[in-house]
Amino acid sequence: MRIAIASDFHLGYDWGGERQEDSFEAAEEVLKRAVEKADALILAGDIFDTRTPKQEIIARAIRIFKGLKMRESEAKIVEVKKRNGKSISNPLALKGFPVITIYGTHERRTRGSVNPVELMEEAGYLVCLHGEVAILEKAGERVAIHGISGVPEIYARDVFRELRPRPVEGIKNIFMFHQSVKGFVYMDDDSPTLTLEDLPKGFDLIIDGHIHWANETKIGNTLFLIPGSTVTTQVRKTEAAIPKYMYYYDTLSGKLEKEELESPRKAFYIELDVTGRSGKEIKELVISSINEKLSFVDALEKIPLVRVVLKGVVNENVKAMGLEEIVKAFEGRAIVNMAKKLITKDEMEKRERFVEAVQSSETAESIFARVMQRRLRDVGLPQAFLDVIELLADGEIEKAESVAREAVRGPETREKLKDPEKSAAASDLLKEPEGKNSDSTLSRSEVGTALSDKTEENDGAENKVKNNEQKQTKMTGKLTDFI
Ligand SMILES: [Mn+2]
Repeated sequence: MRIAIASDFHLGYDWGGERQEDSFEAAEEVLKRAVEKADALILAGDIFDTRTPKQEIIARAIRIFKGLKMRESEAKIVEVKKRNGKSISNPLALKGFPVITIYGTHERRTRGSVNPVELMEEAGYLVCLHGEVAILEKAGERVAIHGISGVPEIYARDVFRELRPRPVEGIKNIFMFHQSVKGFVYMDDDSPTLTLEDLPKGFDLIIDGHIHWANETKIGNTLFLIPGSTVTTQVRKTEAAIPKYMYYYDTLSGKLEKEELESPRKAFYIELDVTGRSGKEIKELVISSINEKLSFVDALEKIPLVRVVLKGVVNENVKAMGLEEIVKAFEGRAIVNMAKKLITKDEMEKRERFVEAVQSSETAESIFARVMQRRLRDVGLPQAFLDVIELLADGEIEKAESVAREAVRGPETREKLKDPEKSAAASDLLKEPEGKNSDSTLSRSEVGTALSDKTEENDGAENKVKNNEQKQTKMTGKLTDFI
């Protein structure tokens, strides 16, 4: 049996923007190639870009997947083992060209809500697995496809232990999931709980969605495949350097084959150190660097994505200069995205002093003590506070307690705590530093979803529901919500 594999279509990505068609075109290319060259298709999550896509986007998805229902395949889904007494509600999902999927982190919704991949299963276009197994059969050969859908990273390890996928004996077994794994992290702020050792044993092929650049490796006898996304969502260094692929797995030979997709636009990542340069010099350098990349693009191709990151130490004016004119100048030839990671000499020196302090022999406690001492002086609280901290740092808990008690009883403190201004200043010490609001606890993908949700034309009630849902998702619930 030959199984086509792809991941992260992100249907609806940049809806209303310049790249609105990209996700659909790539998905169409994958589906067309799959029916021509394979017996079944596996999609490892993030089929849609958001958890509540616009109906226009769902309609487009239906139009693309509908074609597969009208195609026959020698392979059939002969069994789907669902959990909790559930079964496939629409028998149409088992007909036509087999499509077996999981949902990803972009689609996951709170318990009891229907996510867009589950909706597609209800409509009969595909089978969606979460801790479940589908059996494919072609000419007497059976292959088991296991899947665990996307869950919050903090629960991934526990969910894997709880759902524990076990290979079906005597046949080929494929397992797919949608998480970061240590060593394979998607966002810089992803902290995966999964390691390669946590992946279930005894599988012939393990497929992980979520990571947007392709990678193949082996863990013992198991092939570990990250198919990557079919659309470029963030032009990062790694993502820009690796083409967009789909894969084919031959279950009899155990061989994996990759094929570069034609429809995705090229993406370039340019990093320039502009230390000491003037604004004019920088603009010239950026323009010539972009032009150089454009020389690799054929006139018939889609206009490419170019991300330019400027780094280095510059003066105040250069740091503040606008770069919109460069973006404009390339309109129609490149979609340019500029990012400035510039600092001034002054900021550089401050940073160096900080790094020095951190790297010096000074311990964390003494840095903390020094900073506290300065703040305590400003606030006017007694030295005893500092003594308590030092004692605690030394593990002298009882002594610290007695000094603290003495200080609270002492006339000086009592006076100060009575003074509302002073006690307000004291409570300032407990406040979070400025600029850190509750939003910063959102992961970047959640921020992305929040932003894209804002553009939807919803009535107030629906928004309220959505806000609640986001709040719940943000709090990530408890383990049992995800199994
Ligand atoms: Mn994704």
